[in-house]
Amino acid sequence: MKQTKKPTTTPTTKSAKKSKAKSIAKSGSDTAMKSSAGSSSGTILIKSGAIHTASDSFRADLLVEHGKIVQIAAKIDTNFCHNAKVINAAGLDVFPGGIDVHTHFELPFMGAVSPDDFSSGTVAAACGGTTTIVDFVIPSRGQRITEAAKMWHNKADGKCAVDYGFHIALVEFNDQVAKDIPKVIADGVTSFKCFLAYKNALMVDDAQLLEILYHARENGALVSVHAENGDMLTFLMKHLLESGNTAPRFHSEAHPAIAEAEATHRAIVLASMAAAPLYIVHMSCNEALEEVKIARSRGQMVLAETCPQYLLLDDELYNQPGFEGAKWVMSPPLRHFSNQDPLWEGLRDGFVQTVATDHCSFNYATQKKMGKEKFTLIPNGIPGVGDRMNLLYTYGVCRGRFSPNQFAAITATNPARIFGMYPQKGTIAVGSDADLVFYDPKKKGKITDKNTLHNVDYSAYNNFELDGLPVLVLSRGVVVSKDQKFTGDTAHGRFLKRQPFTPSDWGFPEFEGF
Ligand code: DUC
Ligand code: ZN
Ligand code: ZN
Repeated sequence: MKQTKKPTTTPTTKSAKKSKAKSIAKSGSDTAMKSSAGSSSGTILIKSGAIHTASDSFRADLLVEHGKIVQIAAKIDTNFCHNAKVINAAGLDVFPGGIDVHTHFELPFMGAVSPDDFSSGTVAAACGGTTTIVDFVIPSRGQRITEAAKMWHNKADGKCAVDYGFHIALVEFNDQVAKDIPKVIADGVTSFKCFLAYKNALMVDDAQLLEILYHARENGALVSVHAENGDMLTFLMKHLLESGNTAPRFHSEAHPAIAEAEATHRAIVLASMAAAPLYIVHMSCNEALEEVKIARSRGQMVLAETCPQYLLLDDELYNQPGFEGAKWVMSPPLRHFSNQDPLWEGLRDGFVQTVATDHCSFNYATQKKMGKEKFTLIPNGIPGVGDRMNLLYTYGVCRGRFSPNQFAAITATNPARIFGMYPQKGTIAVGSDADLVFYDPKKKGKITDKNTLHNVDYSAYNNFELDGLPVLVLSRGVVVSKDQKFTGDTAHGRFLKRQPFTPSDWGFPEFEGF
């Protein structure tokens, strides 16, 4: 990949003006930092940062009061805010706090429970510049979705370091689900996920998906799909195992791009018939992207997410010696590297709006190894919630693949808009939550198996170099991380009760109906 010069939006370092206000800046003392960690934010004055929103880049001061941004100006005089703590952001890039709309914390899945729970997962998020996560409630078949939502609240409430919301997976459709959809929406869960894969477990058929799209649309909710054709995968898994092909690399053969393209196409057609918006999660390949491009080009409300793993890792990793490839067994799997450029370009050109992680971590030594004899028994998923912002800053912004404004859009503004959190979240504006991440473009780092932010025994991005690091992260004005060390409180995060949508929220015209 070409090494491109970093865009010139980075401000020149200026030393902060002396003031009586207390400094919690780059040069601030640890004591001063501690005074704001994990507690109410009071008043904070952020001086001279290079602010990047989805639309603009400019040098400004920000004033934060009680967790909200209350003023943005070229210069805010410290004399007018005597008790403010001051953050000297000269030389730093300031972005809206990251929003990862695809996590699985403490998920019971394929015979294991993912070890990053809401505490460790949101601490990793905070340290990596993400200040909001949206996790998937996954009910069992026959369980009411209202009950499953309660279970997820029990796992998350009072245990999150940053703010959080939920989507609910609809693993079946019946009269009870139809009755419960408006209830969970009223409780602030305004998005659903349907699996077109995981046959006999989570998968819904076309008739169910159509009903779900219709009922969600009628109630102002968004449906997302895991787009892989479950029948094709089941057929391939059976035949591969019967032929003695049991190693991790056969997971990739059992999940070909054509199965993703087919399911993407089908979901798009069903959504079109239901006149419903559609969000495709974890899109991994060019074949699926082409389906999205065609749909969007004819004006259909189709939104797409990809993940850092599909932008930066490829299927060669399945050929690692021994069982090592199991570390990257996830669905969809890693693809041939030729898919990466189209996905980056899709992001740059607006066909793909978000990058989330699908964080679903499993320990290699104990949990991934459950599939030693059969790749179909390897718990699917990789860690990444703490890495997403850093990887996209380095390999997106610093490598010139997109601008700092596109970084803000992809990592925060678009997910906030799509999932009904904007403008409380996802931007730097007066009235918005003071969720901010400060990148020092001069700092360098490396992700390793040892320094991983996650509660598992390896990193999916071992040895990835980082240019620029998040030196400070604020959630509602509270310093939750400094130099990638957690300084917050795991009871700080609040549940985000989201509002139902209207099509104009996504910038699309009114539905035409059937
Ligand atoms: N894919 C994964 O790899 N893990 C969790 C669920 C999913 O869809
Ligand atoms: Zn999925
Ligand atoms: Zn997922």
